[in-house]
Amino acid sequence: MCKRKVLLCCFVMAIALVGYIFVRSAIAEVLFSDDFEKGNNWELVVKPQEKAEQFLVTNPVHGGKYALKNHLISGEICGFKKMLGLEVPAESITTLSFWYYVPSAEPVGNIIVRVRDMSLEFHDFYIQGDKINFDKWEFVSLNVSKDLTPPFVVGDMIVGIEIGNPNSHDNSILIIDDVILENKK
Ligand SMILES: [Ca+2]
Repeated sequence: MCKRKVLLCCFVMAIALVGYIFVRSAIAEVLFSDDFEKGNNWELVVKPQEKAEQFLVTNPVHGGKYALKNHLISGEICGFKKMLGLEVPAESITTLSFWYYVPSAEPVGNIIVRVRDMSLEFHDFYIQGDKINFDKWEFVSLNVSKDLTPPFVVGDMIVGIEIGNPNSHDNSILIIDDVILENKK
């Protein structure tokens, strides 16, 4: 009898866990994602007088076979840019997350995350250079209505995102992978 109760309890817990995972995945609405496994269609942000290159790499990657790398050959500003074809409502639950990697041999200065609204104004978040851990993948998750400056107003539209390394130096390198913009309900 006791054994049957234990089995029943385990069964109920398993059903509850499967149900939770199913509901959780069903209510998280992915608005945009890119793991760079199908190529790169991001733009390179760089001043005209500066030199930089952007390309897929196979090492290091966070997931799959590819990640996207920016190499600032000379200058101070370099970034990844993605204009979203679909205007995305910035609900209070809209989250932008991604993984980044900075090699210690060629560190960036700060990292800036910029989200552009319908007025083409930027909403920014800085990762200070002294907070960056080198030679390892780091995760960033930002609620666009709470973590950006100025914060997105609920109901505004997200038309583009940028991830860059301002105030950097020659030979700076920044690699990103698994970028996701989603509504977490
Ligand atoms: Ca990848």
